[in-house]
Amino acid sequence: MKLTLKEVANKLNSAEKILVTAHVSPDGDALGSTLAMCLALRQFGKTAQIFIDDKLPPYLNFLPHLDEIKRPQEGEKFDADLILLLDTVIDRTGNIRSLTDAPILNVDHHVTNTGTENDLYLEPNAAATCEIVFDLLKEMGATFTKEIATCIYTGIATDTGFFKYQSTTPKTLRTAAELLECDVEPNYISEQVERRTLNDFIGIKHALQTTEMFFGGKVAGIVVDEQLSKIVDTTEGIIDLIRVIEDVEIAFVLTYKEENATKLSLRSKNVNVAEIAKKLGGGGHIRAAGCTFHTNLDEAKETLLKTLGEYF
Ligand SMILES: [Mn+2]
Repeated sequence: MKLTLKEVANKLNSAEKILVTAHVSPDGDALGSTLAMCLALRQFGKTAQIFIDDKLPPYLNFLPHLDEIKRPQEGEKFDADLILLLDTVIDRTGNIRSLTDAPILNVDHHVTNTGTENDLYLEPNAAATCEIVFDLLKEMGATFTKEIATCIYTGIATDTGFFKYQSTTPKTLRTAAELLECDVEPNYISEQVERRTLNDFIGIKHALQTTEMFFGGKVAGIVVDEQLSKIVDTTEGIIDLIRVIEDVEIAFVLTYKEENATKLSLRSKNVNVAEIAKKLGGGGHIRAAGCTFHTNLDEAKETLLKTLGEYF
């Protein structure tokens, strides 16, 4: 059922033990939104615990209270009366569902989220789930501490490429401005997010050398194979380095995850890549989307190029 923001606030107010979660391969918006909500719920005397079923990327380890995030263990249960699911659908959370049978309250900004099987607040015009979290916490009357504001700002800044993408609206910038009034330090956050270890930098250098052009230069792609994926902690941001190539309409990065799991990231200048990702079993936004292929890298690349061939 689709909810209003006020109804979301009411559901949270009447819950006592809340499990907060977001998608695997967590990014700034996933971690920023879960941390901000968890900290705010505790202000209201709630028991709130974040579970994310994945490793956390080192470039976000400056976020406050990150060390309190748990990863579900085999057979583990968590006593909750509500799951607050942020920035994704339940299918993209790994084994979170096995922790509890509690009902799901879903807050998201992904246009591809059609989840009607649970309570959903969806605002596809929001640049980030953190932008919605900001409104929700205002609705709930939470106190915007520097920690909460830092988490929210990080989610908005990372999901908009630091206010560069088309998803950036006047409201996005007004929200960011209000967060700066809560003592957020934008220079500190951008330095932390963009910081790379020398290892990652060298990995990115090697990955860039795999750049291939397709469809007469309209598509640029990078492949991060098993060997390369083992050297680097993150290839976050690498896709933006090839997206800027003149005449490139779509940029992609294929990353080795496991023997039969290959992650695809897509970025575009105009083409609706959410639609392409959806065809491939994933989802996302019009200009930033992705999916996971349950095949090896070569097969994933073949399937992707075949699908892209329908557009070029
Ligand atoms: Mn997001």
